[in-house]
Amino acid sequence: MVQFQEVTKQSALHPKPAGLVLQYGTAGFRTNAKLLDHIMFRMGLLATLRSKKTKATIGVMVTASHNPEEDNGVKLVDPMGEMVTPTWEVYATQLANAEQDDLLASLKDIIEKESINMSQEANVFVGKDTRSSSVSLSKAVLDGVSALAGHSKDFGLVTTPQLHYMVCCQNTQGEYGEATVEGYYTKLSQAFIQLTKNASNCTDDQKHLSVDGANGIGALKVREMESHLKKELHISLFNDGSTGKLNHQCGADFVKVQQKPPTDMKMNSGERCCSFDGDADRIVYYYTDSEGRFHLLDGDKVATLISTFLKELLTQAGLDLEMAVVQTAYANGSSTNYLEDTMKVTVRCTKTGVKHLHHAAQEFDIGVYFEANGHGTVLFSKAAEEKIQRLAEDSSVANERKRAALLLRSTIPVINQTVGDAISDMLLIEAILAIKGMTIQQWDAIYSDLPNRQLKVKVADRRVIDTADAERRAVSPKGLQEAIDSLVRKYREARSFVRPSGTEDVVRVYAEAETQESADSLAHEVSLAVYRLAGGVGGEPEPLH
Ligand code: 16G
Ligand code: MG
Repeated sequence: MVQFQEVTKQSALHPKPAGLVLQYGTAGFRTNAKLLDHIMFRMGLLATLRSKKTKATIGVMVTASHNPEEDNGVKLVDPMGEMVTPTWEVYATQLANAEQDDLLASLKDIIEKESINMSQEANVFVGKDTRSSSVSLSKAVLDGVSALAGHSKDFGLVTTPQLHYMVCCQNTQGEYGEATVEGYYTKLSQAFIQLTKNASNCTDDQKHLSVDGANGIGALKVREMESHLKKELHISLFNDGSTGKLNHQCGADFVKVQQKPPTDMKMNSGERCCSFDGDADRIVYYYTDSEGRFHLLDGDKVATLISTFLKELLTQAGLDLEMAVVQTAYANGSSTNYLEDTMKVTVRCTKTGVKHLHHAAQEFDIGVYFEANGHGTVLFSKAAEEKIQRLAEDSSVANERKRAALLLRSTIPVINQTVGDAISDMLLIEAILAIKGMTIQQWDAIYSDLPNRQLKVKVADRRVIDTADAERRAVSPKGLQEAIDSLVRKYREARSFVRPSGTEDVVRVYAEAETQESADSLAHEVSLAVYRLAGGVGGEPEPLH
């Protein structure tokens, strides 16, 4: 077939280094940018097949999120803006690892298994982050699409959630919004302005927010959006990419893991600050107090703020909708206790990775999902949106009930429901704080985080660690979980788990305990157990103090 001749011809321009094996991980392929050209071409091919199969537009995002600038990556976006379905992750790995001469066979195998009608039209949306390697890598994706005669639209520089949004808009024929960057700004900013009309007496000081753009795409996009916000939010932007290096000593991942502020950010004590990550799908907040102490408000605090706000409104509106908060094992124990015991909200725990949380959140009328690292959003079922809409329009409803229904209705369009979105989350958080007349200190005081520590351990093969119970227990290697259990028993209010990373060649260790000292020493002791029982390489982990 002519199409396959074109694939053969084009793939020769994007050759695979022989023997290289890469895995479609937690959030797509991610590694040094120099190793990715063939992967990009092939993901262009795969996205075209996926589009033919689903008869819908598919997205391809070129980014390595919070990874160092030298890395890059790619992830596929399914028709409703969600992560590509797991069976196709397997195809992605298969296609990526086929040696040059086997590429056509691998492609035909997928076509056959999925009974794809090759005469079906295909449409692929492509976006990229600000990494210099993203320019040629996104061209390789476009080559892959055209090799199979698919149509593509190159959105150029966009945040990951913007691309997810475009795909959803396109496939809902505009019902979700207009599939342009401008359409995204208009929808979110108008919704934000509408929602913040409910905040009385908000001073200019309260409308101020310092944003760390991680020297990445989020910074560019916040700049573009600013004028749409009509001074309802005053943003001071730092790490805007003009001088600093992407994700270097800045960004949401740095701030969360290091538990300290980014460099090159001017922070006045008590003022609200937030950090995006390199592709702007994560956000964390923080401030320093009058004694210069740093306070982090991570994804768990964000989930608590949003779910409290929604729950209060649901109660006031008298709406019987089931709301749940979805977390991962990384959620701070205090947040889970607060949500379950004080707020009486259903809490679910899933494996790490947005697709798992998103999926679990879809099971509820309203699913608030956040990873502690700041990735998250809120999903409203169609039925929930309709109920809220009906109540807001019901002329027999008055006063408090009416106000709550209208507020709920105005909240929905601020949220990018396709995936976690730093810009959308920022607007939602800012609106909630303004409406509740709440300071960041008051928000922080809802509950106190248990001190915690995250460490990494290098092992020969991290796949020897197998986990169960949403990654909270290690089922292999033998003896590891028993070792963790006995270490945890030495400390008060302690908890620890280990899991193989889905994005880096390391084993991650998490520990929390009553004091920082205990959390640090528990994390260290568990690291040693991993090193000894799971084939550690390099020197033994050193104690933190
Ligand atoms: C990716 C995931 C994020 C997860 C992280 C875990 C998406 C879009 N992103 O960044 O949700 O928390 O990986 O990384 O799914 P790790 O497996 O290296 O700990
Ligand atoms: Mg990211």
